[in-house]
Amino acid sequence: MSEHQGIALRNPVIPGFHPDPSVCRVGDDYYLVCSSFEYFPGIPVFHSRDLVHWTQLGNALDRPSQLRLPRELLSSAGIYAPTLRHHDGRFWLVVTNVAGGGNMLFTATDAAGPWSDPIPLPGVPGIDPDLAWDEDGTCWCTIAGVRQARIDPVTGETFGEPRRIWSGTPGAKAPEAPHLYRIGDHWYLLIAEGGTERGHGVAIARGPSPSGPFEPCPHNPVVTHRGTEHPIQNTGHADLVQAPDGSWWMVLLGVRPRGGTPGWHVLGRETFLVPVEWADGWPVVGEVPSELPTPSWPLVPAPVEPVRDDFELGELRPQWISPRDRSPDHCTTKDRSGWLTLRARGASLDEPDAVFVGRRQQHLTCEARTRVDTGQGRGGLAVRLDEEHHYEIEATEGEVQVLARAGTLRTVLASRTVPSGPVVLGVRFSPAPDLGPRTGPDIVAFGVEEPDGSFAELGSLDGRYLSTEVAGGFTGRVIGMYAAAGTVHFDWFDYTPQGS
Ligand code: 6LW
Repeated sequence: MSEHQGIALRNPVIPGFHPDPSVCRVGDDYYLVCSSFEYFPGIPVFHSRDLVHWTQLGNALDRPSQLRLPRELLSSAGIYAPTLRHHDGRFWLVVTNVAGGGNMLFTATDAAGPWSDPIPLPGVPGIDPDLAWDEDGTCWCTIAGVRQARIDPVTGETFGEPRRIWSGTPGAKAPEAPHLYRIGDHWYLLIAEGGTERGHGVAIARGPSPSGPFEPCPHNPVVTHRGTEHPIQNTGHADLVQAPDGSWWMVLLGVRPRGGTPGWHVLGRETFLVPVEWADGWPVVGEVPSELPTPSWPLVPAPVEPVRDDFELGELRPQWISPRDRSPDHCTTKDRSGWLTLRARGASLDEPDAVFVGRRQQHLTCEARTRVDTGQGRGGLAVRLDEEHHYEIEATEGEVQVLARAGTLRTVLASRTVPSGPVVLGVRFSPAPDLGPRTGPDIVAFGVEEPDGSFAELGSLDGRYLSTEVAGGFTGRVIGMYAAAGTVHFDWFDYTPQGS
């Protein structure tokens, strides 16, 4: 394992469901955003000083006037593929809300926010919008397809109809995720193609102007793991950034399938980093490494995230997300000081407006626990992929049950009486036993904490039914707290990584 100053440099640099990364640099600071789909708040914003260690600053879309996600919205719809750029002293974010609004721009003087209300871009229909400014300050918006229009980013006005500027590699499907760069004497157009599954790849072309004509790189795709046994798969949807020392780097999404055939990924599409060399005016990238090369600059490790969130802050930390919306009516830390209070609104986890507050699972081996006081209500600890794929341990006064839903299949796996009053619920993720080709990605075990602090397992499930290969979609597992009936109070939540 490559180390630098005693620090292991490993991919993914942002584990857990953080797909479609877009990065920019301002001086010695890097900023990165990702898609967030049906979750509110939306678009996590990260900061780094070394491209390897990232800290979440907040979420760009953190108020209803910026992000409306209707309750009939399907999971994995909503906020797709943002692009983050810095120009003329301001940050610019362009993104698609496929649940309504289409493409829209946001701007801020500080990446940590506050970000503006949306500036609609009605004249640029499509997904994966990109922003680039040419030498005379003209702003070009490029979208999947690959099509492009000139826009005014302040007003959202579009000049003329978007026109196709490249179609990607002949025969390759879905030319998307375009990003345009002026590098040296050329304009470069970077795209993803092949679709975001195992056939994903990155291609590039260059031309004399922001709108081409574009000549494809002779060795496209410049990045792909398709057709390999590499432990990182689905590599694609990339963005380029140049470091202060002149070196070039690429962030992109990838997945880490586990288990037998076909391999199941449970953490969603994660953010990876890979160095980029140049030869004859073309990028040379190669495979995305599990272990990162040592960069030439000092590493600046991110602050270690505390295991426990005891909800003493008042405001919920930015890692906490909820499907579609989160209002003080049903989610507050003001009712009982140092507790998170969730008020059910008549919806179970099977429904879009479930009252659920969770954080991305970021480690294949880890454990989560929460201390819950249900009173006369009903709620607990859940692992959610979407409304049709979730496992949970649910408490009511004096009883806990382990429940599971996978598609149309539902089961009550176990139940047990517990003393009345608050109870500590837990979930553990551990490698699955080796069954050869039939091996699953992990085992998901639920239990309660005994008075002596030990974990009394009540039931365990095969983790493959909470994988994207089974459930589909664009997100990844989110572990959190929920209220299915009445008012449920949570004293603290522990997330303990136990492996990569
Ligand atoms: C994203 C697009 C894609 O907008 O999936 O499969 C969408 N390709 O690039 C969501 O990640």
